[in-house]
Amino acid sequence: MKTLFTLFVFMSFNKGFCTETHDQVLSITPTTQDQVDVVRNVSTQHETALWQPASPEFIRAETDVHLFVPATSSQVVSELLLRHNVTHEVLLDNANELIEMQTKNDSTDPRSSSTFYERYHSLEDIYDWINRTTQDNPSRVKAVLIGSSFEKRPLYALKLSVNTRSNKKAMWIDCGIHAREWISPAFCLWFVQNFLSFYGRNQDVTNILDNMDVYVLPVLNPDGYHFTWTTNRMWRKNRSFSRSSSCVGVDLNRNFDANWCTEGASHNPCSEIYCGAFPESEPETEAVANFLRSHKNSIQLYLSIHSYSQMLLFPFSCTTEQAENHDDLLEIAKEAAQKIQRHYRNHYKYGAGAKTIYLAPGGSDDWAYNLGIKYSFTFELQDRGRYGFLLPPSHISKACNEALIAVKTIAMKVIEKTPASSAA
Ligand code: 0X9
Ligand code: ZN
Repeated sequence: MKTLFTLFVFMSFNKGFCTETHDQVLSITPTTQDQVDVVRNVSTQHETALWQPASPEFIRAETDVHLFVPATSSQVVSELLLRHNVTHEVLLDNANELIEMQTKNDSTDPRSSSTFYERYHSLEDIYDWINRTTQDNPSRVKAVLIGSSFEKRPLYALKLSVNTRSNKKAMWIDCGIHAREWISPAFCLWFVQNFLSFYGRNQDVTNILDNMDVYVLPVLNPDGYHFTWTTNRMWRKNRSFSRSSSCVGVDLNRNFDANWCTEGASHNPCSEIYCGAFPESEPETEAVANFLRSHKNSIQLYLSIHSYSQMLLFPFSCTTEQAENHDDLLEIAKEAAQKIQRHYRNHYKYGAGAKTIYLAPGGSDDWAYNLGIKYSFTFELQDRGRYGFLLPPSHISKACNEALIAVKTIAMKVIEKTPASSAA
């Protein structure tokens, strides 16, 4: 099926030259404060999408900026950068082709096909997958309706449970808080498929499921995700709006009640890191928070899956203070990163969020931690910027397998460290 994202070759005629331009991603390195201001202006005044960092406030001298520049802005952006001598290079010259590649063959193969999990899927297909997964595994998987989105789409979490021991521990994984991070929902699907097929065959999977119920929310932000498939591939936030602004969307990872909207988030509805009108103002945030509140006695491990930059982060991101069990979290993250390094030869940074990337209050991991879930992590999956959000489908299996080994390592550690549940 021909997707909405067709290759778009833009012929611009300027000063007598004919320039062929595609959508591009630039890597830009400002070296002075003046250049930082130029890059900030370029990203706010022209039609572009900032990939890294998430918002212009975080642009710093000597730190690489990844900027998506649609064909229509390419000429003016490169002229501005050249005029101010800002070092930049083309990271991706074929963004349109990569988008095309990511959306191809979405629903052609049946779910049973082995390549199903090696492709990205539209929201409709993911709902269909949820249905079929519960139907095919009635004794092990239930869909739990935890709420609905701003546009009234259902939020289904899958509960994987192989026994009904009393006082059973549980873990939670959510994917797709940020709409454009497509590898994240792909991971949730991969995870569920892997755990269902390897229970009884793989020691760690068996041990984890024998000891824990696993809740998986494949798409926390369905409205945003749908929007990235239909209208704007670079969308990050949800799709809520109010009469007070013409800008749409709240950054759901700034909307939780953890030092809400302090430094690192914005009150401006047009910002990519808009924190919303008040904590849990968004139905998606409220649904997750309500579910975690009502299951806080059983849930011992919280995981939130994002991309990109290859990091295993833990609290806090909302303050530079150290978490009370910092050393424990550091040791666990280190072990998970080492496993990835050893098995997949891929490097993941690890550490407390505020110290490892930036101050970012209102995040789900910090909120879950403050609720009492003392093992709380955010993963930033592949890659480190080569393809960014446009990671080709051929990379899904490696990206998911390395994240899976990290999840298994962490879950095993948590089972080992938390008090044994009383046997049924
Ligand atoms: O800024 C974020 O929300 C995450 N990075 S992303 O590039 N995927 O947007 C990092 C989240 C770290 N945790 C918290 N900020 N609580
Ligand atoms: Zn994210």
